Amino acid sequence: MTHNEELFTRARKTIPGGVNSPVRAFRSVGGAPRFFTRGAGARVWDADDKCYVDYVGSWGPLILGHADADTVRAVQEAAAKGLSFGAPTIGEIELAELLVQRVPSMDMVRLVSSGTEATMSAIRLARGFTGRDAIIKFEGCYHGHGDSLLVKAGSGLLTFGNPSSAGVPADLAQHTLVLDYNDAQGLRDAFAQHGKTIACVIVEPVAGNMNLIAPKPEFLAAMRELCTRHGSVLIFDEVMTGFRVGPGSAQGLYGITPDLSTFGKVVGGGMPLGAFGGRRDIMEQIAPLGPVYQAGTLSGNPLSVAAGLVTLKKIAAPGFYEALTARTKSLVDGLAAAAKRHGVKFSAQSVGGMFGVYFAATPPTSYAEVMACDKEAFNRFFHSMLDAGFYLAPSAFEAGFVSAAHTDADIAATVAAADAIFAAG
Ligand code: HOZ
Repeated sequence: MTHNEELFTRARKTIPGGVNSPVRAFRSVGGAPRFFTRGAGARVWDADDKCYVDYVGSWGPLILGHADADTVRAVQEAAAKGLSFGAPTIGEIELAELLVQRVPSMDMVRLVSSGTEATMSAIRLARGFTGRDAIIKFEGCYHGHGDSLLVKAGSGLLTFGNPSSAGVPADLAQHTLVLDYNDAQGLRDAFAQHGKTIACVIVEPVAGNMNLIAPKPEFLAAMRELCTRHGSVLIFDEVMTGFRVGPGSAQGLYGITPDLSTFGKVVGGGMPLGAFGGRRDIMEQIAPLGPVYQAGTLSGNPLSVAAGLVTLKKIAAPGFYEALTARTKSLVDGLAAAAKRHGVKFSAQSVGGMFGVYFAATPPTSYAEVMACDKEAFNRFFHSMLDAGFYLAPSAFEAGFVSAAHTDADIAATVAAADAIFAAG
């Protein structure tokens, strides 16, 4: 038994499934998860001291790579001054100022501790602001595990949803309408039928939780226009795409101005931090200014704020995103070319520093298409890459991440390993 297997056996005795977040359990790909003991730059080491080039990066936050020296130093310095105060600090103002400066759609922002908290709070705020209950989300988009968001499509076209998790009241799920991603006409039909009742539309502007699905420009544009026309709040969930796909996040990349945005991952530089913000008239509805309640003991935690501040400053360096985007693109282009050489049905694409690989001839554009990809082929590829020392997300339905710490040599080694795997069939 490997140390990873021993640890997995031990963990399962006291932690449900042995993990603190389901996808980590390797259920989708099979085998024992790797328990990591340390990380540095683009690399992680597991309990058997095997080293991997990491393309998960803690599911997105580690845009500077593991244990970035400046980030670690900032967190250490903050820790020495106090771990938490439950009271305002100067760092929070600095981070809020930086965020509203970098994201022009945000006049005001509130810090929380996770992406789930950010989306949950943004939904409540949209409901409080509009006085409406219904929300629209898209199949395959994941917005954390808030009750209103763990909902699958209803039985009929344009009927409200059913819970996708036990424990979510059906009474609540019936306020969520689940539509197809990238289907602008479906959205128009929904607004035609239910427009007056819709508090908000929430979307991952680049979907990253059903593998990576790029948005069709007309889809995001239709969403903006319909929300404006019907007085609904447009929420861009940029927990994954925020400061990951470009300096202005996805809203900057696609030129769409949402009413509210949610952030997590990169904004916390690897520490637990989320944020939601947007139009002043909406944000002023939050307590203590307004009637929408939201709070948190560790909100704006000084260690998380310190990590976020350093990260946001470092990624503003000239050329940062050009280099990250080019490196990520060279990875996906290299993988696609290797697959083509060996006649493997495979495609790949990237947006900024995130990417998707698909065992399908062309990149999918919807949840149904992503579900039709060859999952077994992905699982075999995943394990072969893992054996070769490359850690991809342990599921065919997750996006991958490249950091500034990945070098051209890392990318070339990854492509060479994939080439050998494709060649072996
Ligand atoms: N939300 C992530 C999947 N898209 C999983 C996060 C985790 O397991 O850490």
